[in-house]
Amino acid sequence: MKTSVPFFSALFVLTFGAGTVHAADPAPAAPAVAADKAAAATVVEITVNDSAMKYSVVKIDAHPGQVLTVRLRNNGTQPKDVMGHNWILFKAGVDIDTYTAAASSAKAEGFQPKALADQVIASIPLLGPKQSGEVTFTCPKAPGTYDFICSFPAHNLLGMKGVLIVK
Ligand SMILES: [Cu+2]
Repeated sequence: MKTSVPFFSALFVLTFGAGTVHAADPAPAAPAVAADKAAAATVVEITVNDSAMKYSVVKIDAHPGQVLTVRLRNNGTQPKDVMGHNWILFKAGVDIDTYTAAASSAKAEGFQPKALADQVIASIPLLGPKQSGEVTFTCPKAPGTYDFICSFPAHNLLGMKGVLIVK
């Protein structure tokens, strides 16, 4: 135990030594925490599984033009063609019902019809069991609410959807 004391003392000096000049600084660790939070805010981790027809994250807050990375992990075990999941973020004003109707017959395209790709801001391809995917994109500049869904047949209707709120 005693040998660790000098180590931590040295570490403390190394970490906070410069801060001692500013005696009025309230909390030396605060900037590091804030930086961590800022970094974490640009990555959104979402999980899905076989049973709950729901994304683990259903609401994403962002600023206009913010760059976001969305990571989707399928923790399920059922085969991709039985219980695959994707993630599709739509432009404003897109009719989701029309899109999902077209998607349901676009199995060869991972239920993301290329003919309607101009309605999509960003997407993650269909994932099988234990697979992960991610996409990095720039949020719209226009404040508003943007829908995202899983376009595997019926999943959106069962509740696998959410919103990106840009404000
Ligand atoms: Cu799904």
